Amino acid sequence: MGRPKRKTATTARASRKEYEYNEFSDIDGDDLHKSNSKGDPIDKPDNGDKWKPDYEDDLFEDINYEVNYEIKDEKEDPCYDRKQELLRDCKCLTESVRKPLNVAIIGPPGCGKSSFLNTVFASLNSDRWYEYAKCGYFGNHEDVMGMQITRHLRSFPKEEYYTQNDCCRLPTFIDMTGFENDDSVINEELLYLVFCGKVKEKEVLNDIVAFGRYHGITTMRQKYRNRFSYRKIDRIIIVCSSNPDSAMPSALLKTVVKVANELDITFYGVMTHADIFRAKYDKRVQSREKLFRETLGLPRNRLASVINYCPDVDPDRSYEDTLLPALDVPVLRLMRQILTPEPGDSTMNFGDYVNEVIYFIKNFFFIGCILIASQYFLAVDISVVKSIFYILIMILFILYMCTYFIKFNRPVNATAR
Ligand SMILES: Nc1nc2c(ncn2[C@@H]2O[C@H](COP(=O)(O)OP(=O)(O)OP(=O)(O)O)[C@@H](O)[C@H]2O)c(=O)[nH]1
Ligand SMILES: [Mg+2]
Repeated sequence: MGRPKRKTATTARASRKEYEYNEFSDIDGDDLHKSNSKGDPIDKPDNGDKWKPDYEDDLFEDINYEVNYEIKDEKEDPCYDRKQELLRDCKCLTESVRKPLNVAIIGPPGCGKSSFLNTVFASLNSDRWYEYAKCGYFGNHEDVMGMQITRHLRSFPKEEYYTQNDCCRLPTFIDMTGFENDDSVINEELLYLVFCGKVKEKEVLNDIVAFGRYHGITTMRQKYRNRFSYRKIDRIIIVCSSNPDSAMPSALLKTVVKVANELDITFYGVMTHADIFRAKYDKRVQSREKLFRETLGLPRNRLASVINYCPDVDPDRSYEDTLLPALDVPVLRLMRQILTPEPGDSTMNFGDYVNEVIYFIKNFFFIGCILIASQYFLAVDISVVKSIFYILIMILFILYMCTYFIKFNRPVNATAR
């Protein structure tokens, strides 16, 4: 069924354009390129006016600006075929990995982390946009009307965001909200602990920080580093807004880079709000992108400029009915880079095996408790309980061995290209 025609999207776009062209009307497109610096793809090389960005190697491309918010069927979008191609590549890359990657999303409060995650989820699916990660300003734990907001990691395994039924092992994404622009040793240690997987899902990050501040960094290290590793991070996506008026979170960026390098984790950069702040027309946006890239030391194939699905870009929220492949393509190009296997990815480490065993024991413990409880409260004969218990153990063991065999004995040969 066709969606009612939207009236306000054009108005919203018009006002955005007005901002772009009025606010920066002193900037002439050509002037931007004339100040060429060697090798910097933002600037125009000395080979004349025919210069075009290299779309194959440069993720920070300028394709987003042709987004047609009025389309009613994603197949109408000229980027539809490109999206399908990228989606196939991404899925192919994940099909034969031994375990899904853990991808952490970090950035200053309000930069668009949760919106970006929802955009990634929409891109990887083929139906419509959903708000899996809750958007809004929750990050700064003291600034939300003076309330103390509890900070914890929020993870999104494939089962939570992927609606299709196929065997690709898409990553688990971890929304790391509430990290301030802070390069203190305590913040650095917290990042280290999170990236090593020493912090549990529901654990309150404020408590770890409070512990470190009270007892000192040495005791904090002793307490948390000796822990068992729950979920080691394989890739990091550092998100930052393209808004040149917002402060560059340099202290946070440098700390993330330092810890990621120490742990040998590959990191990527994402600049949001590309619908409003366009490097093509605004020198300040260009400088911001350059500063972001230089602070992280990123090559251009690890940096993407994205427009997130959010009410700002389409006030009618038509993306609740259909996807916009023009928004998905830059995100999927980045995802294809991220999902490309690295040498350490496919191996199960000791922590993973221990996790498996714990999961196994937990199941037994749960069933055992139910059976023992039924013996006391329902006065069931003990021998019946015992036999049921043994049968269930056998069934669980067989099921477990089957899943283990299917899950971890596939050949590792995935490369889409
Ligand atoms: N115009 C525009 N707005 C965006 C974009 N991405 C996010 N926003 C808006 O920015 C605001 C904050 O986005 P969130 O995704 O909640 O930011 P966050 O980083 O998760 O925030 P915290 O969890 O509080 O740290 C929301 O109002 C979004 O609608 C974008 O690409 N373009
Ligand atoms: Mg958020």
